[in-house]
Amino acid sequence: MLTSLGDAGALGGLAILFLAGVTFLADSASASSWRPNYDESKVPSYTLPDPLEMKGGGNVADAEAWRTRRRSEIVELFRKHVYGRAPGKPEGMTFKTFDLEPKALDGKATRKQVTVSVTGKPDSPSMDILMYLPNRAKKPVPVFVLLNFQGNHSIHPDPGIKLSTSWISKNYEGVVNNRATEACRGKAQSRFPVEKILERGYGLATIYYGDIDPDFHDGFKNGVHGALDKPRQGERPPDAWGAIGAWAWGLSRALDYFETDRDVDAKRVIVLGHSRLGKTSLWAGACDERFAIVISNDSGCGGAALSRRAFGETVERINANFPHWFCGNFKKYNDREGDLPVDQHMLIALIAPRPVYVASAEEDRWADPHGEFLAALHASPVYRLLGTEGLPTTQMPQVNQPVMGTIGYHIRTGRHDLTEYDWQRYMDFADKHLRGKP
Ligand code: GTR
Repeated sequence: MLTSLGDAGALGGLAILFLAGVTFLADSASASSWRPNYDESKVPSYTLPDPLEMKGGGNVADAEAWRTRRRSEIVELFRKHVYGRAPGKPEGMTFKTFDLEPKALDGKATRKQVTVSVTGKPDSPSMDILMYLPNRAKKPVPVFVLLNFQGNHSIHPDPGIKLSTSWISKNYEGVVNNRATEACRGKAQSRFPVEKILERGYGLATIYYGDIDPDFHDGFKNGVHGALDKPRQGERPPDAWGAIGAWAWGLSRALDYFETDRDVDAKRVIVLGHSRLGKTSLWAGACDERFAIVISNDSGCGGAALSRRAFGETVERINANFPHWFCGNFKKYNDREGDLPVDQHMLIALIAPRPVYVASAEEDRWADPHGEFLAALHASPVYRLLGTEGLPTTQMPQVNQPVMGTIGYHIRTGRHDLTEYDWQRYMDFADKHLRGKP
């Protein structure tokens, strides 16, 4: 039932999110009276941990102290208490290009599909990277990489895209017995304006997140957990990686591949994600400094939103509804957000001095737009310490009025979704930082 909550956008936005909560409540006596708080005056008072205060006291004196000490302290806190500990690059990993079409999409793009085998052994989990690279652009090109919810075949009706054979939530249109059918092609295309991305000279790379780890709680047996976790004796450690940790790890493996592809500029890879996959892009960008720009679209609780505000989705709700997303230790902070040694502004700060963009949607109260803005704002002192501008405002902008410093932010009209408006702003932001356009 839990995965049937699915991706909020695909299932119809806030109403469903709220219903999802109610569905869950019916199963959980202890949660029977819980309702999300959407009242700003009822946000509890809180003090954020200071990203620039060293463990054991004392301030981070300069950029050098941030880079050599404080940054790794904070990464470690997130590993231990929130997302869990992921392994590094696996030995034996292989890349196999199984499709190369130089005249895809009426000649506009080169389409490539590459299978990444995690261990290189026959029983290894594997993920397929689908790429469209603009034929008119000079190579190597900067590339947006993002995970998708419904399979690579869902992002465009192009019949050349391999139909996924992985487990897919049955809630998506066209999925039969948890497998994709031809009817699934292009069903998520509103979130992937491929031609518009190509027109602006960017490449697009995407991977089905379920190739890395299927999004349901199976005790971490399937996906990359099953293949890479050490054989278990008893309980899994409370800081073992969850699904978000695994998805983020998969994005780093895609970057390993890009470093071998001469058409891709691996130094200009922009990692983007929507919703749970926005939580994932932030964690991927925090862990892997090879990502040049990091973008969070409507990522909410456990992503860009400050946990301590407990506005909309809370730590307790997310852990109850999605017990496999975070590490075991994160459950200790159910209804005790104030005890967390970190908050999400520190996750954004880990991306400094690289550009990061946080985006919210006006109707997406479940994800706490104001809390997402505040996390971006409170990451700014770290950006400034490192000699960059951070967020160029202290006031939450009006809807559809993006601000773009080294930290960017917008809140657009509409619901929880990844829209062309969002994409165009992300490309403006990438133009500014990767191509020096004003
Ligand atoms: C919701 C979840 C959110 C968000 C969303 C999504 O059900 O409560 O944290 O991640 O799913 O990924 O669509």
